Amino acid sequence: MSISFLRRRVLTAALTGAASLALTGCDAIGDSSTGRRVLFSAEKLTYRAQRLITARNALAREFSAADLSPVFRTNGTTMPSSPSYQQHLSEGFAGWRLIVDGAVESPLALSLTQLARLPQRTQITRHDCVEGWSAIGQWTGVPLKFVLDAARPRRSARYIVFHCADDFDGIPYYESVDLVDGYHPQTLLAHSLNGARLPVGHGAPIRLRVERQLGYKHAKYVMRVELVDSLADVGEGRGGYWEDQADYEWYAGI
Ligand SMILES: Nc1nc2c(c(=O)[nH]1)N[C@H]1C(S)=C(S)[C@@H](COP(=O)(O)O)O[C@H]1N2
Ligand SMILES: [Mo]
Repeated sequence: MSISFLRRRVLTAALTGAASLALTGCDAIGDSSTGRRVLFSAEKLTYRAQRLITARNALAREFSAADLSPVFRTNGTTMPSSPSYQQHLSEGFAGWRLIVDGAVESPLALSLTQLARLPQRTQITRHDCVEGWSAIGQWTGVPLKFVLDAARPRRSARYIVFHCADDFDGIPYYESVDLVDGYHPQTLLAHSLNGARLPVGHGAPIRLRVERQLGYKHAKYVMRVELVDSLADVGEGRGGYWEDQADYEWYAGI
């Protein structure tokens, strides 16, 4: 059972508990001191449920230029081998388009120029890989929120899937986040690292930054952003390459 699933269960229980306790409070025992105690604890439950929600929206720590790692190492794929990626690379990604589709009202095909016209954000954050290394880098890109706003997710959409250009023995790399992380202000489709265009090793032309989670969630070489109602039909159903292949947690919060 995943941590996020447990969290959702706790949250639902807290909210349901608060609602039914509050109802009892008004109905039957309105004025008694017991009633007030019950109401008070119901409030506490709601407050704690609220804290659980806001914790997911908190910002990851940001650093200053003095903290930048002299070398930001690469990991996983450093050069996708597919002919179509090689073609785009040789053309400087001039004909490349980011596909945004699935459960959206307005599917999009965005060039790098169009992405650059959307609002941009720069942030200096620490990347933590499960393999035991960290690096601090400065990322610039468009907050995913603006791309989502343009595509207009359907009400049924619950997850955002990032399809990548690379594969491991024919199995494509992919990752996914929920809408909380999708709309988080530090979640970027990044095109630059330390003030320069993303090197191929770091995911050119764009890679995801999802700063509240571990390194493997930060999909490089993102070709397509797909909104889905459920992760069941994506890959083997666990929401990401490493989640499917090696049982990594889908919610890799840090
Ligand atoms: N498409 C793709 N994205 C990926 C990977 C990968 O192999 N392919 N590796 C992940 C892992 S485990 C880490 S730690 C980071 C490494 O990013 P970097 O190469 O920019 O340091 O990318 C993540 N995103
Ligand atoms: Mo990693």
